[in-house]
Amino acid sequence: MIVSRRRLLGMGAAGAGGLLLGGCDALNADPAVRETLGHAEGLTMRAQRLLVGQALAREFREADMSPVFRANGSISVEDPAYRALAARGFADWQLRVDGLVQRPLALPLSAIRTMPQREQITRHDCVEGWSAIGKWQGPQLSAVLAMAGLLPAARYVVFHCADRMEGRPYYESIDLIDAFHPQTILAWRMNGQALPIAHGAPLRLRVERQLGYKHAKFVMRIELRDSLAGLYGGKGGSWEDARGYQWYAGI
Ligand SMILES: Nc1nc2c(c(=O)[nH]1)N[C@H]1C(S)=C(S)[C@@H](COP(=O)(O)O)O[C@H]1N2
Ligand SMILES: [Mo]
Repeated sequence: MIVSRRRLLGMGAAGAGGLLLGGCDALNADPAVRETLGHAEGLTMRAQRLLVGQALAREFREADMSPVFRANGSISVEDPAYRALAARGFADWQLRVDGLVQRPLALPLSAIRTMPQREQITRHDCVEGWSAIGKWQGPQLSAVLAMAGLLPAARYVVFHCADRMEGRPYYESIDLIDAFHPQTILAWRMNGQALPIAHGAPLRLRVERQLGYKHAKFVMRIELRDSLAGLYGGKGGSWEDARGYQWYAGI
């Protein structure tokens, strides 16, 4: 393992010098390397981050956008409160930010739309074996967290969603490294239009260095926590609890 890690590091460095992102993408795209990074013996999340973790995900051109972007998982929400909000075009919807914060927030969509925006064309990779390239826009999650102000004990960012999975409210979580990654945004626009319900209206997470199931749709509330224990199944997300998927789904 040590030897192959060194070799990986060497490949990463070879991509540097104006082509750093291309180098990392090539590294990520190699199936053998993805396999190694994904689940090789003892290659921990920390080691993966040392290799490629802080890099940006590849960004594409408009011409690369998929003509059809599949909607997956929940494509609608049963909850009557959500349906009432949707019926009014989410005019009364508010994103709550609470838990281990200095200033709990309740942000209407108008506030989210007027914050500084990031737009990114990225590839979404679902574990079920499909990918699609789409354009996403919204404020960086880091900006929303800065508005709320984290308390020192905050370690995890939990996204509480309006839909359910196997009888429980849908949720996902990430750590502060992914939360403050520049491409981690709260997207309210997709492919130049308001986010459709099937894709998670009015707001969904884009956490571009992780697999599709981490990109929580229908986000209603963001909770800062010191631990994931005691929350639903305790594994940090609906897919983790119900299907045993990895909590850290780095790509
Ligand atoms: N709230 C919620 N978020 C979710 C899901 C879901 O079922 N509910 N499915 C996940 C999965 S498995 C994928 S691949 C993506 C699909 O996003 P899309 O519908 O925009 O393609 O959303 C993720 N986020
Ligand atoms: Mo997925």
